[in-house]
Parts: sequence; structure tokens; C-alpha cells
Amino acid sequence: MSDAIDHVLAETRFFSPPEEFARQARLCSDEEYRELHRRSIEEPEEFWGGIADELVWYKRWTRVLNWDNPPFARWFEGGKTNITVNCLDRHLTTARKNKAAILWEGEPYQERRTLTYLELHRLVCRFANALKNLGVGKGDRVAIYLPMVPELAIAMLACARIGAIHSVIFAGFSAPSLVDRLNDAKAKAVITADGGFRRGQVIPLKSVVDEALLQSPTVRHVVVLRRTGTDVHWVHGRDHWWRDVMDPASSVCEPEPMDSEDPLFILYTSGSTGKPKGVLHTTGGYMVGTYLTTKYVFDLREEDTYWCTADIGWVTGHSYIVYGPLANGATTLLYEGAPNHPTPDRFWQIVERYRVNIFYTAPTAIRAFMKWGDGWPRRYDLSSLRLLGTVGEPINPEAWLWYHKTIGQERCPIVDTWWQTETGGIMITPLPGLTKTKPGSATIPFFGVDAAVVDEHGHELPPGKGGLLVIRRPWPSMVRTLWGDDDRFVEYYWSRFRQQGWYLTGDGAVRDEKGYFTILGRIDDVINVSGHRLSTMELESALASHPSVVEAAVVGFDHEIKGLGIAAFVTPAGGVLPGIQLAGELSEHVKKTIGAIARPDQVRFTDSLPKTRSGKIMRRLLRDIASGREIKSDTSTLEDYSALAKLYDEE
Ligand code: 7RM
Repeated sequence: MSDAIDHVLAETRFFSPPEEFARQARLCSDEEYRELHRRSIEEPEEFWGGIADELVWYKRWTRVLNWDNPPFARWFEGGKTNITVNCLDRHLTTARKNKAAILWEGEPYQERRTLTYLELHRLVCRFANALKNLGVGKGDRVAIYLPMVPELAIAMLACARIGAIHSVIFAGFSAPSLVDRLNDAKAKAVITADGGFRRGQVIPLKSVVDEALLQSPTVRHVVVLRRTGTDVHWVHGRDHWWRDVMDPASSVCEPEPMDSEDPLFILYTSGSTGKPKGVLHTTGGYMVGTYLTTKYVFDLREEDTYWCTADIGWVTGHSYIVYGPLANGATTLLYEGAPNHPTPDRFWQIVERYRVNIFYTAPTAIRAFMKWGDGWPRRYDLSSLRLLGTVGEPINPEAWLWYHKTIGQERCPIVDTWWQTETGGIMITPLPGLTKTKPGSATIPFFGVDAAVVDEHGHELPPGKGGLLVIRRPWPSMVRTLWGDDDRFVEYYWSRFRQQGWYLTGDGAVRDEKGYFTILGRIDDVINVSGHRLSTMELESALASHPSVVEAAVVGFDHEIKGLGIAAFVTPAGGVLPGIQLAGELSEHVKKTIGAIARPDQVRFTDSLPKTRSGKIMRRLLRDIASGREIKSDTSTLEDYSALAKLYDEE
């Protein structure tokens, strides 16, 4: 039997870059893209060397790429730099000195801050000195457990300034999750706040850290930012107020010269089994990769106001709120709170207030906006928007079209960017000035990316056949290892195609005749019904194409007869009555769109699906529910517990 994934939905709509946009874009011709892409693949050393030369190095590299010992790549070998010099210092001798680096909007109304490059530089240097004064130095691990406040970016950059390795832990994680991460990294210090605001509530942070530290013996210091004014327990000698360590700290801090391959940060991603994986990124390659992708994918211009709505606790926030935009001297907006607090128009208010030009968000957010209704965005002036982006999950064509019409007002290209924590930066994406976009497709590989769709044996599949997405060549911002576990790194990503030296993404994909890639979802989530391998993305898109559905998640569950049955969890559109009749209609709709084989065996309705903060549906939980099992999976990454509770109530 073929292990290819059946690809069943055909999307034929194409959207050319709007003329007005293309005319002013950094890259606007297909030929230019093809030539640059060819060079980036055939002459990677010249290509990447040229890009790296746009940035500041203390010492130039001796070799652009050392791939003598795959899968352990060394990029810009022998080079020395500091990423903060490129994100901050290099702008201070230009007109960017007094340009806004960070625009911050707190969740509570009327809380706003603007930090210019000069101000940000000063704060970073001071906090870097504060860390030094606590005995933190090069190579030490520092965990950052903060809400979305400017101090989060300041803390990351301060670590990078002195060569400490930061590990940002999303502020929704529980004490046990914190313990796992702190112990795996052997963190020396934790930077946190008394609490954070989320949907008007105060979430305690310091007390979670206190609990975790009972089991994390390596942590010697805790720096606490006052954010919510919540009472905190205090351990003298260990705990320090942010203010108190900042006060005496000098604003002069010579950057630590970092070897190109010195670690920059660890970011934990929850593995499918047990222990979280500590994805390690290093200095030079990550810097060059995020710099270049930000510049071309978002077609950044000097005067742009750029807003990525991700949480910094997710890789998207690292690469496309902090490092990429700052390396480009951009103005990056940071919003602390939820999109629907206090009302579902908060994002559009922000777009109007700051005249946001580039807006990057997750499909899950877009589907939530669709559900809340067009009335909210319609009240605002969104004419400043020039470019829209999505990341994190496949976007179903219906959501894509809504985004295009209602938010982009048919004027803005949409970049559907595919990448992973492990890839460090965007890998497959339209280039907005030249790529004809196709709803639901991430389209073409970025410079230096050699992506392919292959079968189990590594044979490239013809257009229209779904299979494994692999990357056949190293790229600068690639993961270097899993912290402290080279074996697991090799096993997890490189063992399937060890011979060829290819990176296994774990995603399924299909390529069309034009060479466009469409991501079909995680390989592990593919549902095999009587020998047909159905992708979750296509089943979910089929359901979401029904007018009564805003969002759907589909999982397989053990079925007495078929082996595996299909369970659909559906969020109905506003005003639609869920029930047996609608369930039948939806089954019929899927049958018509894909075929009888794909007809769901269970349809369950829910107001919201269990998701991580980055918007990924937690299918493991849904599989447990569909099989009538007790939930065994780790639920600490769940964004909204009530989503789960409600699913149970409906049992
Ligand atoms: C950036 C990020 C990675 C996984 C990845 C995919 C899925 C991300 C897209 C997407 C379809 C996209 N890092 N994914 N972007 N699927 N289209 N544009 O999300 O490490 O948290 O997740 O997310 O499955 O493997 S991540």
C-alpha cells in the first residue's frame, strides 16, 4: 500500500500581487526570485556570505558553511559578532537612533510605552550589567517567565549582550512544566514578574516560580518585575526586584564577542512524548536568517509599523517580534493582552491607532475574528495595512478569503509562512511582490531552502501526491541540537533520511504543478481510514467550507469495524443551531467535497477548541475524548481550560 497522503481538495483560485504593492516592493519579478533562489542553492557560500556582510561582525568568518559532520552544521565558522550590536548599536549612528524600536500597548487601557532605539539600547545595557552583577555570565542559562511587556524583550537582549543563553518560558505554563524546563537547562537565574494581565484577570507568575523552585536546585537568583502589584512571597538573597537591580547598573555594557556558533537561546517545544525538547539556536546563522526573512517576506520599509501578534514565548515572537525586526531597524509593536479584551475589536483599534502597515497573526485568530463578525473590524480605519501574514497552522481557504477581503480589503498580499521552532525562520512563503498566492498554500521555498515532498524511501513524489516534507540542505537558522541530547536530535529529525542527510519536518505536504507547497498537517495526525490516508488539514478545510462552520478539528479514534473512525469537533458560526440535523448536513457536505470515505463518524459541537497559545489544536486531547478515554496528555500548554471542560460537559 502506498504511504502517500491522499490529496483531495483542489484549490484553483490565484491572487496576483496588487499592482500598487508590486510597484514598490523590494522584490517584484519572478526572474529575480528564480535567479536569487538558484544562487542561494548552487552557490550558498557566496549567497549567504553576501547577506552576512550587510551585518556587523567583530571578525569575519573563515567558512560560510561547515557541513563536514552532518547533522551538526556550523555557519559562518570562525566569525565573531553579537546579535545585540546588529539589533541595537548599529542603528544608533543613523537616523534610527530616535526611531521607535518598540511600541507597547498594555492590556489595561491607557497603558502605552514607546522605546526608541537609543532608549532600548540603554535599558538592555543596564539590565545586562544587572545580570552580570548577579554573577550571570557567558554560557549561563537564564529562564525568562514574563508577560508580554517590553522587559521581556529587554531581558532577552540583555542575555544576548553578555552571552548568557536565554530560555523564554511562556507565561501560561504551570509549575511542573517550569520545573522540567529549568532543570533540563540547569538555569542559574529566572526573570519573572509578580503577575500578568490576561483578559482582565491577574495571572500570578512569581508564586508559580516559587513553587517550581522547590524542585529546581540550580536557580540562584530570581529577578521580579512589578507589573500587577500582586503580593508576593520573598526569599531574601535569592529574590531581587527588577528596579533594585536596575538602579545601580551602568548603562555602558560592552557586548560580549560571540562566536558564530555560540548558543543564543534554547526554546522548549513539547514533544509528542514526555520530555520537552530544548531546541538550540546559535548566534550567527540565526541572526542572518531572521534578518533576511524579515526583510523580504514582510517587504519591510523604513517607515513601516510592523505588528506580529504572537506571544514571545513562541518562536514566532523570538524571530519576528524581537530579533528579525530589530536587526532590520524596524518599529515592532508589542501588545500584552488578548484579542477580545475588553471587546473583540481590540486588534483593529490597535491597527487604527498606530496605523499598522504589516500585520502577522495566526489562522486560529482569524477564525475567531470571523466568528465574532465583520462588524468589529468594519468600525475601524484599516487603510494603513499594506501586507498581511499568517503562521502556525494551515489556513483554510475560507479564512484566507475572509482575511483578504475583510481585513486586507483586497489591497494587501497575504504571506502564509510555513516554518517551525526548529527552522528558526520562515522557510516556505510567498514573496509578496511577486508570488501569485493561492488560498491555503504556503507556496514557494525561501532563499536557501531546498524543500521536497518524498515518500518513505526518499523518492520525490510527483505533483498532486501528498507525502513527507523534507529539507535537503542545511540553512543558516537551523536548529543545532536538542539541549544536552545530541542523540535525540539525530534520532528525531535526521534518522529517517540519514543516508541523504535530509531534515525530516514531521509535516505532510503536497506540491502542485507550479511547484507550490501546501502543508497537509502533522504526519502523526494523518488518519488512515481503510487504507486511505487522509490529512487533517483537508478534512478540516472541507468542514470549514460549510457556511455554518467557523472552525473544525478532526481526529481519528479506534473504531470497532473500520479500525479508525473520524471524529469531527465543530465550532458553529454565530447564530447557527447545533444539533443532529446540522451534524447530518455536515457529514453529507464532507462526503460531497471529499468522498464517502471521509464522512465523519462523530460530529460534536463546541464553542471553542482546545488550543495552545500559539493556536495549535491539541489533537491528542481530542483523540482521548473521541475514544472515550480519560485525558492522559499534558494539558499545561492549553490556552483556555474552559474549552476542555465544555467538551466534557457535552458528553
Ligand atoms: C512557526 C511555528 C511548527 C508546526 C509546523 C506545522 C505548523 C506552522 C504553518 C504550519 C501550515 C503554515 N513553529 N505550521 N506554520 N502549517 N501552514 N503556514 O508555528 O514549532 O510552533 O510549529 O506548525 O505543522 O511543523 S512551531
